[in-house]
Amino acid sequence: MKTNRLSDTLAQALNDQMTKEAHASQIYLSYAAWADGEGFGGIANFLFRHAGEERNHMMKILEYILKRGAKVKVVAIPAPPSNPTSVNNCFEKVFEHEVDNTKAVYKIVKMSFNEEDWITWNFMQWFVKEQDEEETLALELLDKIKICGGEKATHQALYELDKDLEKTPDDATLARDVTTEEP
Ligand code: OFO
Repeated sequence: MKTNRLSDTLAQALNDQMTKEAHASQIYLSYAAWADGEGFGGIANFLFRHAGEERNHMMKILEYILKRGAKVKVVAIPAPPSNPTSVNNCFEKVFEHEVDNTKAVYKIVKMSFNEEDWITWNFMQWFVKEQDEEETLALELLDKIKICGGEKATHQALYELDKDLEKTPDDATLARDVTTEEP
């Protein structure tokens, strides 16, 4: 009796996305190590925490594939890109990466829609919302570095930014989630 509830194409796409999330975790990990090496402990801490979040996303997809009765394929994770050249460059790379990941998530949403696999479509909505948060968070990082002067940011401004990011939560608050009780 066939118990696999995922089509071959969706199972492959989800496996690919699982690897992509693992890759994202490696990217954040490598940028965090870079930031720490440059003396930015607060930025490093923020990025290290985010590396952990991306690994959780990987696990979420892995568990879903198994739950739907399909096969999980754990494959090699591509190496992260080269180290950032500055804090400004680091935040730009983070933003570009998140936009790229949003596109990959949309592809799976579209595939599940076309296949009328509403359970997968529903599962993927969590990732759509997550990408909304992560793009917002990445844009906030870009705003902060822009205010500091971008590539021309002074040591003093970078020092303040580093202190600020030490305390910044990993999740951005989205306007639509704000209530009068919890502004
Ligand atoms: Fe950066 O987010 Fe995972 O999906």
